[in-house]
Formats: sequence, C-alpha cells, structure tokens
Amino acid sequence: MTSLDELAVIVDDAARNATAIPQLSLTQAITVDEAYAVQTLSMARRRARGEHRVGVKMGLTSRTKMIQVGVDEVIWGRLTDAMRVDEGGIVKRSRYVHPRAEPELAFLMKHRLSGKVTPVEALAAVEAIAPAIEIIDSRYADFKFALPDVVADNASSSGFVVGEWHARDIAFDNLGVVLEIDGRVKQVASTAAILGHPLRSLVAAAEMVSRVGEALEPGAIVMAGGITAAEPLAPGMHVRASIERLGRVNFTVEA
Ligand code: 0L1
Ligand code: MG
Repeated sequence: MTSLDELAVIVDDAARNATAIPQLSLTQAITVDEAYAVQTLSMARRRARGEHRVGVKMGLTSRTKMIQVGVDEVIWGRLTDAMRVDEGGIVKRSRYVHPRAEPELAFLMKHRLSGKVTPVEALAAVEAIAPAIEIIDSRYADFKFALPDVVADNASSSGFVVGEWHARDIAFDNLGVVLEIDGRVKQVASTAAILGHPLRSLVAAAEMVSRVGEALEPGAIVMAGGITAAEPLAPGMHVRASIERLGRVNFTVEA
C-alpha cells in the first residue's frame, strides 16, 4: 500500500499540473478517515508553497449533486486564497483537468464555530451571506470517483467566486437560483436544495471540521455546496449565477 504521504503528493501534483489520475480506490484500500488525512497532508504542501487557508467548502449537500457524481455523503474540503477568482474575473481553462461550475451560497463567519451547534447558534456566528459559484475539478479521469477518492482530492475544490455580501437577516432558506452560460439558462433550483436549508450545511461544517480539531474561524468563507448539477466549462464561456434577493456573480473562461 502507498503511504498517505505519497497519496498526498499524487493528488497535489495532479491538481498543480492539471493532470488526470486514476482513482486511488482502484488500487488502495483507503478509508474515509485516511482520505481526510491525505487531504490534510496535501493542504500542508499548498501551505508550504505560500497558499493561505481562507475557508471551507461543503460538498454533496444537495440530492442533485449526489446523483450527478454517484456519492451520497456530505463531504468537506479546504479553500485557499489561490483558489479565489475575482467576481467578474477570468478563469483559465488550462489550469484545470475538466472544470465544471455550480451555483452556491457562501457564508462569511463572524464568530468561531466548531463542534455540535444548533442552527440558531450557527446563524448567530454568521457575518454575511453571498451568491457564489464554485469551480470544481476532480483530478480523477472522467470525473469518476468513490467517496475516499473525492475526499482525498480536497472534495474537487479548485476555484470559487463570491458576489456581494448581504446582511444575514435576509431569509435565505428558499431563494430562487439560476445558473446561466452565455445568457442561456442551464440550471434552476432553490437554496432549499441544500439539505432543506443552507444553515444545515453550516451546522454540518462546524461538526465535520471539529472532528479533525479545526473550527470555522472568524473571517472564514464557508461554501454551502452545489445547489444544482455542475456544468462543464470551455474557453469563451461566460458563466453567471443569480440568487433571488442576493444578486449575481459571474466569470469568463479563457483558454
Ligand atoms: O462534484 C464533485 O466533484 C464533488 C464535490 C462537491 C461539490 C459540491 O457539492 O459542492
Ligand atoms: Mg461545490
């Protein structure tokens, strides 16, 4: 069996060089806990290269996403500053293996949150909410993976764009969401697709990070998870997500 350190090098190199790799689970008997350890080790490599942690992404928090990738457990990954794309900015297709975009809701944390918390406690720890787009890019060939694979691969995390922040007193449990590419509507849903209420994703995030001794720190961004199926990206595309009452967020893809 390949060591967890070696697996971290494999997934990190694949992300850094935008190269597809075979699923780890095809040749390694790797548990989900070990996969999270691989993710932690690969993040340490990013930190050593100068990247800074800016938050957490939740994944597979909607039925649609679970069905799209064939994995039915909520997962989490880490966001770094190098993954952030400016609102209205450019995404380079060449930096990714097979990127996709999905609309999300983002939380900005005001207070530290960790462990088992209630939705009321979670909301009280939020500074603001915003419409967002996640650019996911599984490093596995054909975008196919099992649960330990995607966890080790930082939950397919590779880019994110956040729109304007809004006070958290806007009710955000059931807001209309539209994902457009080149002005054509590709996906329509509601924020309720995120575990019935996006706050549940934040509650889950606080609990999941606490299992590895971490917390959602003040200033951290928490992406609540894909609200619709993700759309494949190609050079020249203009991608826009809108959330009712929260506004729009967009980016353009270049070669
Ligand atoms: O779609 C994927 O590659 C799994 C990562 C989770 C994406 C999400 O639900 O936000
Ligand atoms: Mg996502």
